[in-house]
Amino acid sequence: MKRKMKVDMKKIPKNIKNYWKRVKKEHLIKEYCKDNILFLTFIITCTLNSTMLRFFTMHTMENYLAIKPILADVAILTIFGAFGYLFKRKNRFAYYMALEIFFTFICMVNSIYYTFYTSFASASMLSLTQFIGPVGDAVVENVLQLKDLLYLIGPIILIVIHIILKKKQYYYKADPKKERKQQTLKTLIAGGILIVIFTVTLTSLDITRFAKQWNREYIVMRFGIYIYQFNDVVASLQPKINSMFGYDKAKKNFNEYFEKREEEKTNEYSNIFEGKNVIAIHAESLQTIALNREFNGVEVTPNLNRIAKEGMYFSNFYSQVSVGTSSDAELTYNTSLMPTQSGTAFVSYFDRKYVATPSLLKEKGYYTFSMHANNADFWNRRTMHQSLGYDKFYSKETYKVEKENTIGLGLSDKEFFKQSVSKLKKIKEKHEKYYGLLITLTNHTPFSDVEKYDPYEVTIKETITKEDGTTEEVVYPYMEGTKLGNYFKSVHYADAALGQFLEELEANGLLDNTVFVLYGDHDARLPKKDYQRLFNYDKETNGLLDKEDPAYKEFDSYQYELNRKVPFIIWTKDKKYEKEITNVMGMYDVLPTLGNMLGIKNKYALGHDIFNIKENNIVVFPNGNWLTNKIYYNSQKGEYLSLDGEAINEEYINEKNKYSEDLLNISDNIIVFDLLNESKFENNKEGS
Ligand code: GP9
Ligand code: MN
Repeated sequence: MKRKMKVDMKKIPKNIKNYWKRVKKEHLIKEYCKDNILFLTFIITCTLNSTMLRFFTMHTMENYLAIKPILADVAILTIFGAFGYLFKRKNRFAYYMALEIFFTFICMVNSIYYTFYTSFASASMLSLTQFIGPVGDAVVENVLQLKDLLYLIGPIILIVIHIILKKKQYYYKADPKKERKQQTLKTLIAGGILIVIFTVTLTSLDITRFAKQWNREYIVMRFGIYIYQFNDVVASLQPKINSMFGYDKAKKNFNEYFEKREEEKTNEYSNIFEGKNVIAIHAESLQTIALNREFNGVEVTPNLNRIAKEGMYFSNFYSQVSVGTSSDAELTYNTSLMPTQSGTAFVSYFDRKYVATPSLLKEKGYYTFSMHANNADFWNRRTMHQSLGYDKFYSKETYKVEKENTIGLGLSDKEFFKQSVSKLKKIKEKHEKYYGLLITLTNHTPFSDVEKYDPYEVTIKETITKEDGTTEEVVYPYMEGTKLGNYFKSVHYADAALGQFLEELEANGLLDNTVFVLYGDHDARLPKKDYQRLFNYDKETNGLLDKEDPAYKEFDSYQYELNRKVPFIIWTKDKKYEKEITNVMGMYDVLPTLGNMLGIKNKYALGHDIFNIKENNIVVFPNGNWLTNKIYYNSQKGEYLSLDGEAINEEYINEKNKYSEDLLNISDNIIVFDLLNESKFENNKEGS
């Protein structure tokens, strides 16, 4: 039988009061501080160092004194510090000194790294000589800045305290083993409580960002530098562990897979753009739903609509991203591989060999580059863009970013394009042929900087004639105030920026002999209820139409998935193709399709040239779902939606399921085991 413990709630405050009185009377705090001065100095100096690092690195963010990272630092330091009590008093200094040096080292390395890369250090990258090279040189050139040395104050203070304690005979005080053990335990419990308090303050965004590791500033701001660095080391080990076992089997499956695969045939589009320059746009969160849509007679995307009409417009095109969002889109677009099943290719597998559009064009004498006015280390682009074969990455460091020209995450698209044109002009002067990818930023969730976009109303305006014959304009709020409504405003801005860009390109002769390519990188993760409002708006009630209403359009989870499609456009000013391709197509089909036009081929592409495979194409999603012209198949539920109203036999589903599974496995193996790296294969053969 359980015995219930009666707790007299009134007594608790009294007990605490009494305890506090005792603490004060007996000077327990003073006594504790005196007796644990080494431990406390270690905690305080290391927390100060970490805070100082945030102050020096992210001074633009006002909250470097935020409580969350301080709490995290103190918690982790308390846990490490607790073990100091296991040592005899006379040996304790050595332990704390070693820890102090270790944590100071973390701060110093990050401080130096941040000066050169405006981001925090990653163990996986520091282990690469190519990183140590430039940083090493830079350190020598600048002879370490004073701020990098300030962190040494921590160890110095600890040494001073140690000397004082020595003089005061502190180290000769009695120190029984039992007490030491108890003190360790108590301190560990205190550390544990701090960790729990810290964990409770975390939001779901904090947790997902922590897991994905792509926005390092954010993690340091929330978790402090120490937890960031431990998490980073663990994340850096993961790809190594994943690729430790199973190489031979993976290589065998890979060989069999590509032996069976038919080579792409040539078609009427083969080499049509051979030797032409390519300017490609990675359009952030651009969904097809915004195209060919208007509010009160004003198009959301007049410029995109125009080039879609004039060029080749792939209107059933899907992004195939996983947790790596933007970076996954770039990966699949450039390599025709799928995102990895754990971690992200850009962050965890940047040091693999990739056969990608930039590397293939480079072989044909092109100058290849990417442009993105954000931090170069976001999504680890600085390194991964090299692996993909870009000669140069023009990142934030090469743009003038000021408060006035910032929207949402960073430099506004209009300003980004404007500044990019001057870079493009120089590139054109220097290079005969070039290929560049420009990654936009403004149209990024949460689309809340509405006042900074160009004015655009997402209402319904109607002119009604009253009984007396006079007219009146009535405005229904419709999508105003919804996230989807704000999204359309944001896309309208992004489209205007694109329109200006095209004009400036033309004015500078940069559209001559050039192919213009654009893809939406992934959907904007908009709420389902907003789509329901878009399709089922009832003006009379300013709510939704009744489900029984004949005009009511069902918008279920399948409709949601299908509406995640993004535009893909190939356009050139030289020829009007005026071609809409409606067969389903995935991001992994870009390299085979566009590559065929440019005269490059990737033998290991997992997608197809859409002009060869046509209506038989299949789009495989990273979660195992897939889409054909006939059905959208949900592999988690084992259910599907028929798109042409016809029933589907099981054989069709089984065959496509197998195809999808094999494709996802092969893709993952290629990246994890670095299977495109021939030299690695040779090494493995010798080793086996
Ligand atoms: C970051 C930008 C946005 O530089 O590309 O990335 P996302 O949040 O879309 O993955
Ligand atoms: Mn994106």
